[in-house]
Amino acid sequence: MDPFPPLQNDLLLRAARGEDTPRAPVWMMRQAGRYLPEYRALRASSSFFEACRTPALVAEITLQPLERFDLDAAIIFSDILVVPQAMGLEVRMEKGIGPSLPDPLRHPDDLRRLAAPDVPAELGYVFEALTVTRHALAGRAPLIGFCGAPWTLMAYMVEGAGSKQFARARSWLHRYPDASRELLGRLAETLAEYLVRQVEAGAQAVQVFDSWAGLLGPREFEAFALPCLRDLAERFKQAHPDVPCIVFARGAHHALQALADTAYDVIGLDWTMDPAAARRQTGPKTLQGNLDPAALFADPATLRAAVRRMLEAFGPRRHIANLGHGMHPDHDPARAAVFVDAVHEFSETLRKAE
Ligand code: 1CP
Repeated sequence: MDPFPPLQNDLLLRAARGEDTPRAPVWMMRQAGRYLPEYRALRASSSFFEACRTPALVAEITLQPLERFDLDAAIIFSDILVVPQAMGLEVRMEKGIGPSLPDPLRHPDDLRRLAAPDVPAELGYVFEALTVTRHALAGRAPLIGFCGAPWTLMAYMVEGAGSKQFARARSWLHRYPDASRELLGRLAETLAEYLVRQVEAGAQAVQVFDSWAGLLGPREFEAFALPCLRDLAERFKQAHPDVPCIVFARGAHHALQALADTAYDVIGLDWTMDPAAARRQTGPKTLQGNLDPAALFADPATLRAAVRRMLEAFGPRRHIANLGHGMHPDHDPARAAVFVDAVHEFSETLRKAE
């Protein structure tokens, strides 16, 4: 028997499976975070990773955006870098800067420092947080679990911090192709187990963030990033064939068709991608996205017009409305409400006009 409260809003799950829905479901990447004053208030008393390790806090932060906006999904509050931590690398979150790894991978010999983690032991706090959050959600909307893609995690593990170009990480693919493949393969294996167990703990859909996919040329993406992304989805689907799996490969214009040929159910688009062109490349797959987060700085009428254009470009079916990347810390929460409400309103009108 399902130990969790019954789900009252399954729009996202149905859209992800390609089923018809009365309107497009909507959520926002980074919907929990620093643009919300109630998030900043909670974070004032604990560090970022302490908050991630405290299930009651995770549940509260995850639900904060759902208290304000009419969202069709919650995404668990955590970070992609908890996996490198579990493999033995120190990761700090520097206030106002972002992640930093004081002792990154410098040479293939450093791979020996990486543990094949005991996932339930090292990441048990994430699973516990998912279970607590799923109960706290009380079936209001599905709970999304997530991980970073192997390439995006490798980028931080080699570079040691966020970066515009990740030149050091990219150079590994050329200097140490075998070690790079080994690292990516080990990450894919750990990440697959991590996602599978997230579902067992309460996640109802999962998303893989390949935020730095766009830094790779088509050849490097195909040779390094794509095989492990594909492997990750196949391993996940073997365990949970019916649980929707979303891939967001930011900037990977050239890869949309190849991604559509993998086991992912949903392809996320960033705001530089054209929905109509993406439809032609991805066939029957459900698409997610892709309003430019910067559009939330426009006045409400301009923002609403942009939302309407986006919905028209995707068409009325097989679409999960979202931003083309995450919320900014300086976004006004009131504009997020305009975005969400405009999706509801225009999406229903478009459906009825059919
Ligand atoms: O609502 C949510 O989405 C919250 C959960 C969440 C997710 C899905 C957080 C909380 N982080 C992430 C994913 C994540 N983390 C990605 C992939 C998505 C993306 O591209 O934005 C990446 C690249 C990271 C790494 C990371 N963690 C960054 C980016 C740094 C860079 O190199 O540009 C930052 C700033 C963080 C910290 C972080 N993670 C999450 C929050 C709310 C924050 C801010 C920390 C704070 O409160 O000070």
